[in-house]
Amino acid sequence: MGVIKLDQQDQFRITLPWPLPSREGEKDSIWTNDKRMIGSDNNIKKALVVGLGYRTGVAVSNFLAGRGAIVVASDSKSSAELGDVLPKVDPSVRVVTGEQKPELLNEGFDALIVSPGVPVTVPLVAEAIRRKMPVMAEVELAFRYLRGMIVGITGTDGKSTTTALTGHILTRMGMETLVGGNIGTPLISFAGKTSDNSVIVAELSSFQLETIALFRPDVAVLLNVAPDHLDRYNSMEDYFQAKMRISMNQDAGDCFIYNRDDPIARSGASLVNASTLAFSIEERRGDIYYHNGAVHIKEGDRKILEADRLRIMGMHNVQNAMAAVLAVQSVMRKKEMLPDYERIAEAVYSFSGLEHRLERIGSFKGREFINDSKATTVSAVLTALRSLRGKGVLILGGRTKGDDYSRLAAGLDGTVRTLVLIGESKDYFSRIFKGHDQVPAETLDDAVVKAMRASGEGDVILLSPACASFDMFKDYEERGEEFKKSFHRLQSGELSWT
Ligand code: UMA
Repeated sequence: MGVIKLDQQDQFRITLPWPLPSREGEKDSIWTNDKRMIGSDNNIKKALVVGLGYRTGVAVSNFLAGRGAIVVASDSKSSAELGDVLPKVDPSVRVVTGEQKPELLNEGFDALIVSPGVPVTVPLVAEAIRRKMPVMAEVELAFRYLRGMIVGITGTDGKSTTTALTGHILTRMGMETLVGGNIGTPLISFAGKTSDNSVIVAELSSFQLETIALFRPDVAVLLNVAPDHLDRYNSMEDYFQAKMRISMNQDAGDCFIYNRDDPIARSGASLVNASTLAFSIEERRGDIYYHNGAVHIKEGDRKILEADRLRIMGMHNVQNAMAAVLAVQSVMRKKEMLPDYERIAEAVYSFSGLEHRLERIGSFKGREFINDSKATTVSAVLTALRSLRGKGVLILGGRTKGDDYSRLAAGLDGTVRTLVLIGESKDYFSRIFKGHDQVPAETLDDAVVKAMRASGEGDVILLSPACASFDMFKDYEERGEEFKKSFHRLQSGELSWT
């Protein structure tokens, strides 16, 4: 059974059941969701939405209100802080801002729908669980309204790229494809827009998976598991368990795709009921593998992709492409269609990547600017540094997430001439990386100016922060946009660096 640990450092840390609970054992999880909700969506006549967020809680509130439910939305922010959000909420929804007192539950609700950023251990949600009220994620609610197949993609790094690439290939193959989840569009927004022919490609975070009950992807992908969100989880095991929930409702007719090169992901494959498929860049034992600069499928040892024709940089993107190809192959097999690998390869080659992930912005005075604002973990930054062709300056920092940031030091050697430190982690990082040349910056404009001064022609200037953005920005997208604006101001001469 899961245990809620109230330690002195952080009372919101949680310990999850280990090993993976059976579906029956699931009843004992602290994340128990009441399965009376099965197929009974019309039972939600009165709902409490916890956390409006920028998208999720708003979409859920409006969806349920649109179906005639009484909706109360509770958010710990003040009305002023929710200024951008409130106008988007259906006027019938009662919004309660500020302190989230458990007494709100006395009003009686058929279900609580929690936004991903709300841990289940906050008093309001913990009390609802204690009272055995149904508590569910937005993806769980959406699952009950979506038709067609679901491809769920999780992992620490590469989720968004793999999700977008899988969606891109499926679209190019002529499938009716919808792409959403943690990548941006809440899945509930697709309700009423799907048919039995639809394929929904969903990026799923551990946060979203914490409160699923019935959610069951036809195809699940686990890309990798590296330290992340250790401010929310008590240990790596807990984080891993949250990710493994992606497969807890799958059976042998479903598919679980995993990275053979990642020991944690590989151990996950031995816990699932689904049929498994593996990808590997290190050995030729995966169902899809990398050898001599090309990607091959085990079936007939056939070469299907030339790695140097990919427009997305780095070996990690070869892995992401392999995962996407296996996901597409699994969808097609489930639909009893034969995969056409030539068309799949053309689709992969035509994918140019996502904004804010190793995105080349342009060059100025011989320096190449790269926006990797989405890199919010140490492992994502190490991956970015490995993908660079040259040396340069790294802009690093923001809100830390409990990772061991000293792991970055080895990756800096030989690649990073100077660190430009931003955000609330500035002093902390300054101590961790005291052996490296470094300079603090107050804003991204300031960071760009200082990076220019610290670099030379032929250098790369990389924003890859290893941290969440919430100390300075709304989200990583806003941080990336601001970085691009700083670059354009530099280019136009509005920002002077000399
Ligand atoms: N809040 C409370 N009580 C609390 C804590 C928070 O009311 O105790 C409120 C906050 O004030 C806020 C809301 O709850 O208003 C939380 O919002 P949210 O961030 O959960 O919702 P969205 O803004 O809709 O964003 C979420 C995801 N956010 C998180 O997982 C933290 C977005 O992922 C996702 O794109 C979006 O839903 C659409 O699905 C972001 C993310 O950082 C990009 N994800 C993590 C990651 O990728 O590592 C998991």
